[in-house]
Amino acid sequence: LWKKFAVKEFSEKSDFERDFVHHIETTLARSMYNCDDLAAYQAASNTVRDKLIVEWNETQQFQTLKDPKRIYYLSLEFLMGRAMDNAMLNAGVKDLVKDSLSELGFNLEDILEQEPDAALGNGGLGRLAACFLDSLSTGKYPSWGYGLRYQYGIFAQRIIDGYQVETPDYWLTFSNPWEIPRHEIQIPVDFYGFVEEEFNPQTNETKKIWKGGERVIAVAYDFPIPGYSTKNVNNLRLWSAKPTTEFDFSKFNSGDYQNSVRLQQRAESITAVLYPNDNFDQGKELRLKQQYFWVAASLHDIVRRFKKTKRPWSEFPLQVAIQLNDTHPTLAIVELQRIFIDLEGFSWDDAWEIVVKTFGYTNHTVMQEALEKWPIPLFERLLPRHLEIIYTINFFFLQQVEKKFQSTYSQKELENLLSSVSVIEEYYPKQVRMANLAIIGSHRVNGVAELHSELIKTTIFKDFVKVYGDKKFTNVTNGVTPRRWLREANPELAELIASKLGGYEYLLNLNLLKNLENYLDDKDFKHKWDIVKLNNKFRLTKLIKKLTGIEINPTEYLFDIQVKRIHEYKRQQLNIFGVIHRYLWIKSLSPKERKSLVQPKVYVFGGKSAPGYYMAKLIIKLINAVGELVNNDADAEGYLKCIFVPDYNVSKAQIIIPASDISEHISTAGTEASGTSNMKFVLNGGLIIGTVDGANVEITREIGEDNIFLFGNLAENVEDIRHAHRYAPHLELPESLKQVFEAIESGKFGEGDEYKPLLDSVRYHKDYYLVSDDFDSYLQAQELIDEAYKDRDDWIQKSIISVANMGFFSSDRCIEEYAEMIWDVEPLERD
Ligand code: 26Q
Repeated sequence: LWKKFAVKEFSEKSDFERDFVHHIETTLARSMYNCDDLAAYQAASNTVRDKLIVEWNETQQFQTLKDPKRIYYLSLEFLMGRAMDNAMLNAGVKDLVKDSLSELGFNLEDILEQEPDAALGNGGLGRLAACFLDSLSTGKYPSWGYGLRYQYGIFAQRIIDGYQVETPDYWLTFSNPWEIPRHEIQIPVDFYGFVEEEFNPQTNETKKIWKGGERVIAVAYDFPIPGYSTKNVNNLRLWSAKPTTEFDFSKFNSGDYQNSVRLQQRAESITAVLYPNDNFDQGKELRLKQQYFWVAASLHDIVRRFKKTKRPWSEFPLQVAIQLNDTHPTLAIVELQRIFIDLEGFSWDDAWEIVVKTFGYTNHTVMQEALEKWPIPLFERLLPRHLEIIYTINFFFLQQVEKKFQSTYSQKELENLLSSVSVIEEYYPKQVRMANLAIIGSHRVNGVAELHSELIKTTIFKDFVKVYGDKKFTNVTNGVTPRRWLREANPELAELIASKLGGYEYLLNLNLLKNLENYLDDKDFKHKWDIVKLNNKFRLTKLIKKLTGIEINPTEYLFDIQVKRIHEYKRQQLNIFGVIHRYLWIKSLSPKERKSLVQPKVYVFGGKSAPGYYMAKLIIKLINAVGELVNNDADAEGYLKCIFVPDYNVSKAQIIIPASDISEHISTAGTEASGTSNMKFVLNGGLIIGTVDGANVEITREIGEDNIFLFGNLAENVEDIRHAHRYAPHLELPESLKQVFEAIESGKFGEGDEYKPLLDSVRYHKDYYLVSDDFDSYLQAQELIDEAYKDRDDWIQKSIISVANMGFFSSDRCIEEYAEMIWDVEPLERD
């Protein structure tokens, strides 16, 4: 009987309009007579969501029936951005929705602006996870994302007097149509407590039982993840913490009602807020609590799903692949081992074999300050049983290492090796090294770009290569989804490309872009290519006007853009020193000279600093101070603008990236693991100024070295240069940089003293990031850019050739490589 009433998805305008009005009048309890853009967004998104849910349900039922091997992607960050445009494009209904809304008197673009970003991530690592979900669904891989449903995403950034001010990002003010609360899925998670030993006289064995001291409930919220041009809709499950309804009667009876309520309130704090540090480990107890809460709930869910199939445990790694997005979920390794030995009664060895086959670990950094370590005393209090298991894992591992090397290594060499690979750092306080644990507990460890994957093998993890050989270590170069980062962000370019390639098939097979090289002599095509870029610059200047009040006529300027988290290693300071140098040069010229010599340029900066990162905040202040001076100086008018776009996020990136002529990816060589915005910029027809770092290396290989502006010292020389700095009393700066420092200290940008720490870090504190060493090389590269931009026809040629060769950087390719080399999974086509 019920099949007669099955929900009907909209497929025509009249269906959409009917559902839209239905949502206005029932879901929102409003009337079409007073329906603003926000209400229209809510009704429209609910209508699109309904369609998505139907397919999501069918996909999940189908996967349950077929029971294929599934991929579980564990990430503490999913930087999703907005969902609506993506959902419509993927389902192929954007035009229909646009026309329907227009008939109802609404403008789609305005309505899309109503959606808040889902900003549950910091930067590259979180956005990578989001691109992966898109590619997993598009590639029809049975897969789940697991993360936390933070009530506050990454803070919103405001700029006040040039300084960054953080304000909370409460993104759930209005009900969120893109999530489905699963109040029936409640998983208890324990913390603290103690370990008991139970003796079993029958088997003569003692068993360890963890008696937790504090219980929190994990509630599931499901986010449907559509794929492009497929009915396959996967699931992102985010956990939210809530108190148990159980009550601590001892406290209650002793009359301590206030305290027992406080304990319950504590529960919710676990998923209250995303830690806003990017590439930096602060070692806070609440962060470790977040990690265990998330890992325990996710594993419980995964194991429960496996148990329902009634398969023997030996098949677990044939059915389950778990990928660890950095070391943040490393506790999953320990938790699965605990489930197997404490709860399911496996032997240690049987359990461990399954565990190692199940996990893969992705490393995203070689920088020491980002490597996670947890003090033993804290760990022992919070997770006493897990610490015991870690000790045992470490014991067996070190034993194996000792056995392997005792005949060939001296005592001293052996000791050094053991202390370097040990999970425990024997220092004060002793600490658990999460990366070591992740390597030991996984069957594959991968870096995120070729250079980075080589670096981890030769630097931070070199001793593990001695132990395991290098087969365990692989590379999977990052990628980005062309659906969001080309079609959604740059519809005009996407359409122009489609007009030459015979439709949008290239969004599913990005290598097809190669065929654009057939049009390098097509004048009309090249002209259109140029116009698209100009239109995108107009779109950006409108945004800049709205956010800063500054007006720019884009026709005159080359757009030079650096948007990413603010970090010393990413070297926004090098960029802004370069801007100052250019300003001083312009000031030194006569009006006539300016006209003939200066290529007009807009420098656009954007990005957030971690709230406690003093140096990064100072860099933001300097950028804004330079803008203040330069943008109001009549001598520079028409030649130089310097803009800081506040609150850089995914939806702003979608406007900013398509507008660039040049983007800056100028990290100290060897520090940026991959970078992914470099890929997005080139895919949108921008060229790069960059160091030989991260994925810049492979981008150069693919597009050709004539089409990229590389500069600076190479990674292989960085250590030697640092060594030399360390023994220099103070550094001899290049003349160019001296001038810049003098200008800053003279008070041109406000109080000259204010920037002293920034200048001193170069002059007196050993210039760890090699700003002085790379400065002149950077300026030369900028000169080459000015020169190259004059030949506009050749510039467009470079741009087209670059886009034509970016196929490799699709996250679809990347996911295929993971599937084959790490997960051993196949796509599952719904019939
Ligand atoms: C660790 C401990 C405690 C609190 C926070 C953290 C933490 C949080 C975020 C550590 C690192 C991150 C983020 C790292 C990150 O975004 N890495 C970037 O990953 C990208 C995707 O692979 C690369 O392209 C970038 O090069 C890399 O910097």
